[in-house]
Amino acid sequence: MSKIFDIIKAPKVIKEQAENIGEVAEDAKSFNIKKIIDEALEKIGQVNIIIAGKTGVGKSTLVNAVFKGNLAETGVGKPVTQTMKEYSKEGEPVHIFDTKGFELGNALTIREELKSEIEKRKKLGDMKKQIHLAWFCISNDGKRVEKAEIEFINDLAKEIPVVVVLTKTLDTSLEFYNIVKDECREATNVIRVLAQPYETPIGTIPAMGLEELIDHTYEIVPDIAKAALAASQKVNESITKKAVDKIIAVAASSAAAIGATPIPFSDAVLLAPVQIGMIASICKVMKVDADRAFLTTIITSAAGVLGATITGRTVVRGLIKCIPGAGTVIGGSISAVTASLLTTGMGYAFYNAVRTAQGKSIEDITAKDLGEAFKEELKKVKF
Ligand SMILES: Nc1nc2c(ncn2[C@@H]2O[C@H](COP(=O)(O)OP(=O)(O)O)[C@@H](O)[C@H]2O)c(=O)[nH]1
Ligand SMILES: [Mg+2]
Repeated sequence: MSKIFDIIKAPKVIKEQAENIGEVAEDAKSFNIKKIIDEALEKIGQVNIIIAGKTGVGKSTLVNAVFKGNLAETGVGKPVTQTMKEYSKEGEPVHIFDTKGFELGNALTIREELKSEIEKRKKLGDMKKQIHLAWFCISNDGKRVEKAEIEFINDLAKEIPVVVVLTKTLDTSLEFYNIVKDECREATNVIRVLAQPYETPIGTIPAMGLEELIDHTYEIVPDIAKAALAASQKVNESITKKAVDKIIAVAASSAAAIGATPIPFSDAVLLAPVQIGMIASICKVMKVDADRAFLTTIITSAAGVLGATITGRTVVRGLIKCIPGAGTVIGGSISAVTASLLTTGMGYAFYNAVRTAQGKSIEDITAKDLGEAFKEELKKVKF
């Protein structure tokens, strides 16, 4: 609660946001749901990660274990430099830059090429195109690290954050980990993982460390890449929640700005693009594959509106009416606090609805079911 009031009290934020309100008003009037969704997805951004390390240490296995879409197997890499290929998949906001096996003799070439690629992208000024960090993989089974690798890591860390990933961790000994930690001083962390369970004659060693790797990576990537990381990974629930919190906070502050601006048709309808955009972003981060038809069905069935007649006004009125006690604000102008509270309530109601639907482990969540669950959650919002 206090967070919301902090946002509302910040006049600078409100002023900045108010400058966009003309645009928001235009969107609200035309209620172009496709445009709202496209913009929300655009805001999810992209995360660009370099994977380096010797052949066979488990780079591809790691990428496939962490990210959706079997990037490292099915993707045909697009050559970026002599030693680096870019893997990506339509609809997944992660791009993996896989470097050629880091064998003796080519470390220097890889290093030079990487550096100039990183520089080139920095000059573009577009955060979305930059390389955000590197995972350098060393086998924790082989327990050998070469001088060339250590130099590479400490050198690359001057350009971008480098996480050392000790792959194929089959035992709990810390000896090798401590050596690597000691040598790779510039790395942000050294993390031990086993990407896939390992079968031994006496039993299976379970996978480990992937959640920690993603937790740490989430902390060190720039803000612009956080939602994309949350949306593209499949091993860490808690960063999904963090990313959802952030989406809701941003939407609540936009809503507060709308509420605080005395414009002629200041009414619930102005909140529509903000709230629908928020819902589209939450879908993406929570891996609900929501295209326009899907989203329209969720929202209209929750709001009790017929698909054919949807407008910003009908949809938002329908949704707000579900929140007990909130009906009275419809029609009049909404204060900053009310707008913010409504938006926050709606955001978490939607998050809970998706959680509930996913918890039922329905293979394909239908839009109508999700809409019904959303409606139920809206009824629980304290307003
Ligand atoms: N069980 C298990 N096998 C692994 C793991 N990581 C790598 N491997 C195996 O090690 C071999 C090389 O892995 P790969 O991902 O192709 O290495 P890359 O050359 O660095 O991309 C493959 O046979 C993998 O199945 C792991 O975490 N668990
Ligand atoms: Mg590979």
